[in-house]
Amino acid sequence: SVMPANAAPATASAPRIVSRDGRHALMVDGAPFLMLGVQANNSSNYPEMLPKVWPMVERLHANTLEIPVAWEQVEPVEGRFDFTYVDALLAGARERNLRLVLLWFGTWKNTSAGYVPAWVKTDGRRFPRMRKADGSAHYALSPHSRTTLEADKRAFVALMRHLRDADPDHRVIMVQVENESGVYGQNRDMAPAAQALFRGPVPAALRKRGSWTEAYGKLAEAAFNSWHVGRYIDEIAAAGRAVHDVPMYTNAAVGSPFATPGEDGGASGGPNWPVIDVWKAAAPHLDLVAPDIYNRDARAYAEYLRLYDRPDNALMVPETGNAADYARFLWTVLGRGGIGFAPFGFDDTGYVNYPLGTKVVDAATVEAFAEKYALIAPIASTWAGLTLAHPTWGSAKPADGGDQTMVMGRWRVTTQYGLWQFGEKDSPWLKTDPHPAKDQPVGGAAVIQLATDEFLIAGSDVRVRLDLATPVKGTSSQLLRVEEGSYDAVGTWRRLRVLNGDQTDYGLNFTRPMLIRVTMGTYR
Ligand code: N0T
Repeated sequence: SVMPANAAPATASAPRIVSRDGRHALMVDGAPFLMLGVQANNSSNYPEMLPKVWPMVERLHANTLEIPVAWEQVEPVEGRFDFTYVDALLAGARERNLRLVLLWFGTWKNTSAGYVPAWVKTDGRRFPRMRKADGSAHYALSPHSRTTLEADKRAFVALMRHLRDADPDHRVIMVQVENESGVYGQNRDMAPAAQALFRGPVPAALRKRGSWTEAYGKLAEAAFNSWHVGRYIDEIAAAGRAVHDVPMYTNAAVGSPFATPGEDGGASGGPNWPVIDVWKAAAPHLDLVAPDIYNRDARAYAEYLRLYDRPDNALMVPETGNAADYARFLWTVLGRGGIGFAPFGFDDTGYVNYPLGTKVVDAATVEAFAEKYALIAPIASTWAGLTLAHPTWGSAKPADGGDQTMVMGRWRVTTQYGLWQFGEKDSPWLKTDPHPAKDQPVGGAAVIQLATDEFLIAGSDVRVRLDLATPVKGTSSQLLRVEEGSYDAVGTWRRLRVLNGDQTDYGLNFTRPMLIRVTMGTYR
């Protein structure tokens, strides 16, 4: 729309997530929205820091800023609320026509109580910590405390009430309730009351029989803590949505996706991959649970996406490493129909979380993400609408640089990496003059099957090939037409040129981020 960014239409419909045939879209102002996000550093949540935050959002061509709102900052004194920071955020977002995802740092921040107000931190009688087996205090707050839950909920509801009044134009499109909840060091609260609960039966909502141990085996303690943390966060989310209903989710500190469930190393009780089912039952007021992915292995990355992309759980990656090699995973997330993606820790405050992300926020690192966002940002809504309606697939260069394939209808789509644009994989000159990107962790593609024989492909540093999935003797596949282009504001395809000759003779080569539309056919 051409409405000035700061005019708040009273009619703006609330953001929500829609699901169709196992696919999902985030709707903003009534239209599909693809979140090309960036998350600010943990302590950038003060008005004085925002001038060091906004420029990076714009350099990245992101359309959404994820940024914390801390319980300690909005309720420094019990019962007295201060939302001046939230107002500064809303004003800045409006001015730049950006959206916000607010991260509620309350009872759990990376499982710890770091962001609760001092009056909570210091009152262990009202706000009990978990107990260790020997009865001493563990660092994390207990999810079994009604008093702590009520206090966190009251502050969260005050935030949502403030948004209801201060955000009629829905700058805030989602709210993350808590951050990487659960506990490290032990799997659950060992206090006597919690012990009694653990010995009791599994709640009927989990559709299992017997005790936690009988129902979940090795995963019993993590499942138990997940249920109680999940119910706790669900109650906070439900109360918040009752005053201002926007999509809500919570994020997971995930363990290894290939390890034995319960021995994978993720935070116990958070929405880690082995307990997604427990969380779905415990927290119906959350639209989704989401993985924070700090694993640069393409195979592991794809596995996380597979685990969290479910008919009952829209895929979103609210945090991923901001090192350049993570940028290619945007293609995998888009190719899984993800509703959002955000590298963590991009701003100009000078902090870097290496080795999780980049060592230095330099121009090349920013560009690795920015060049891809710049391609997709203008068509983000169209893209999100298409992935809601059509089959998709994504690929990112694996560690061994090998081919990846997916069958889509009667076509097999193949991605290849580290090749010159001229010639095949076995071309002799590759031996003496390998492509400079051959051993670089760059490259990927996202594919949407628009119709039986028609594909929309976005990608970079990749070659894409399309062949008949099941070869028929005497029948060969051929490109009927390849168009480079983009969609305009109303979703009409605008061709820049037709690619042919050298540009298509050796597959479809994406040297820079590019969008193409391919029509396939056969001859005999
Ligand atoms: C993340 C971020 C921030 C491979 C770390 C990641 C953010 C939180 N935690 O910079 O603190 O607020 O959600 C935890 C990663 C665990 C280690 C993975 C090893």
